[in-house]
Amino acid sequence: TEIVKHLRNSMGSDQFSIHYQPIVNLETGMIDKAESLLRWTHPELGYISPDEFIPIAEDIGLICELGDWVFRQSASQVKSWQEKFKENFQLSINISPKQFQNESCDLQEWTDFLSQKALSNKAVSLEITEGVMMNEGPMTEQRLGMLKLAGIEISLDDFGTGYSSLAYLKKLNVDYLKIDRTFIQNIHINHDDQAMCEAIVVMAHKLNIKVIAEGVENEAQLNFLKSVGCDYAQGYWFSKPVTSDDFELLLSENEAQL
Ligand code: G
Ligand code: G
Ligand code: MN
Ligand code: NA
Repeated sequence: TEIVKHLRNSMGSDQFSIHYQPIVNLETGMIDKAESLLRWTHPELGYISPDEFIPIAEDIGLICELGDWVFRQSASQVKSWQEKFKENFQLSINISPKQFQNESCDLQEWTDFLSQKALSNKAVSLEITEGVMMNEGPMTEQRLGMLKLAGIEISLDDFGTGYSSLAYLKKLNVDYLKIDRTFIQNIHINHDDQAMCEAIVVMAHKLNIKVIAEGVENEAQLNFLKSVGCDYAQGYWFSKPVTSDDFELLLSENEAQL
């Protein structure tokens, strides 16, 4: 298709950028983290969603290159924000299951890059989906082990939407669990969603896992999440994903509130 051709030709160009969405600590109200979200704007095709081009990049063998770029860009960015704002600031990076499982994608380069930059432990968290857990095998375990050893944290993204096995949570030593926004949508009005969310928080905490609620869009949702002890929240209520410059403004304002 059109996109396939353009994607190949656009690799390495400035058509790609990363937007950042704040992740707020519900105890302190501080922006402790952000999620890196890849953006592609093509001069002819216009804006194309990662939902559309990531699967294509996976199919045509470009996902390693794209994923490497997002990682390096994010690691450089987090370094700068740690120096300028807070030393524990963390960026959360989405990693495609295909990239995770493809042995020719070299994840060792990532940990090398972190040490080159003298980045502290936990500067980066990788968001993996249940798809990665599903294909559990020596590769998955070995790679997760290697990343954890390098001080990289692991977030289980879109929790609740896939074929989650609770056993993986403990076995694969996940640090954060991100409750999918479909469970958050009606949390201020729907008792079943409330019960599920509260149970997830209790379970996660017993396993020493922190919980991030995604897709928080109003104050009622936020208040419920606070009431059940959810650790972090992310969503349009705080901010949509924004450019690096705009994100710095958010960090400055957030700091000034103290
Ligand atoms: O930001 P937005 O809602 O458009 O993202 C749509 C989807 O694309 C989300 O599922 C998100 O996880 C995914 N996505 C965004 N950026 C990246 C990226 O850098 N790598 C991968 N693998 N997925 C991404
Ligand atoms: O699959 P993943 O969780 O990585 O997807 C992140 C996507 O969710 C991003 O594309 C982002 O734009 C989108 N998103 C972030 N906050 C909200 C929100 O409050 N509401 C909705 N509908 N989407 C959101
Ligand atoms: Mn994500
Ligand atoms: Na999600």
